[in-house]
Amino acid sequence: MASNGGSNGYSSGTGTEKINTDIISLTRFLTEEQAKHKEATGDFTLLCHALQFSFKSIAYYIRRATLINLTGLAGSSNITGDDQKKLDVIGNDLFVAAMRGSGRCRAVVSEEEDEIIYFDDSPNARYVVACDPIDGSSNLDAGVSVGTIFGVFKLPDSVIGRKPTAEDLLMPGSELLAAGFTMYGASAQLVITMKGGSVNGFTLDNALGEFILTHPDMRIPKKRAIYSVNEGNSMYWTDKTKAYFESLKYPKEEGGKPYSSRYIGSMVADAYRTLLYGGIFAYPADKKSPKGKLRILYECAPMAMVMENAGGNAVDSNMARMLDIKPATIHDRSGIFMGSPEEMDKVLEAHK
Ligand code: AHM
Ligand code: MG
Repeated sequence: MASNGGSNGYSSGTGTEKINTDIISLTRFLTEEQAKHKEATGDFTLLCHALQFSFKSIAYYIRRATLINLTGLAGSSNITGDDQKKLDVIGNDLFVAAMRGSGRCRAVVSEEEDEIIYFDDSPNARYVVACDPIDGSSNLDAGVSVGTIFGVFKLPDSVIGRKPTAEDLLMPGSELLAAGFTMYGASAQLVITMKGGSVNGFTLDNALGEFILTHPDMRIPKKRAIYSVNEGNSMYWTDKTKAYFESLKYPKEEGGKPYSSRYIGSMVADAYRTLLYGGIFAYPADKKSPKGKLRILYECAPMAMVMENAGGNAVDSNMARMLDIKPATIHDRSGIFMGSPEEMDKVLEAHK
């Protein structure tokens, strides 16, 4: 039997077939991370196990949606005025149930719920999770990639043991303990980062039922000539934003090449591509939506944390660091520009 694996090797096998026998699953990754923190109680690891279970369940229902009549509208709209899809409702229910069941979550803020959901049966739980269970759901019925975005906050000691108020939860992204997203595309891709840590990407192996570490220590390319924005809104943009995108399409330098445009319309998918390939993703505030479209707590802040920890940058439409923006309400919105550091320098320069 040929083997070039072993404890630090990567693969073993017979003949020409190489099989990875030293697989790093998310479960193993979390256990190893926990071991690095002597003070850890294991609560965060348990919360992450519940998170990954919700992603697996949502992935499962998205895959089967067309077959089991889950496409189309649920007949209601959420707090932010969007029509809810049946899968929006199911995704939200799966997510909330997983968080409740973890016993480690005190409250959830969800795009699909008007109010904060409290778990009073876990009165001493330290974590609060903000989420958009199925972001980009207008793409669902066409089978286009969508995703779940999440951010985990740790409540300060002063709040433990009492019911946190909305004000307690209105924290800027710089207070996030962990954040990330799962994209449901050709495969389910989970990207997670912790405060001050690296960004790691996992791919769901449907046969094993495990997220496998496939993209360790993700770093966003420093630059790339790709922009991603809903250009249909350009008549509402500010002059500076218009001028910035024009400069990408009509470069001033002699022989300069214009940027490519890529826009899926699911933030998770557009952000994931931007993370891998580089470039810029934007949803600017504009005359029609002066506060922007995307929500701070569960869309902008978690994505900004991923971008920063991968070596990128994220700002709001006033060019202020996205992670410093404190939402005024749980569903507060913001404009956002994020992506490769050198592309972001151009955004800042154009909006001076
Ligand atoms: P949703 O949370 O209701 O799905 O809306 C958020 C989505 C983002 O995924 C995406 O970036 C944006 O809305 C697309 O909006 P538009 O259709 O205006 O381009
Ligand atoms: Mg959504």
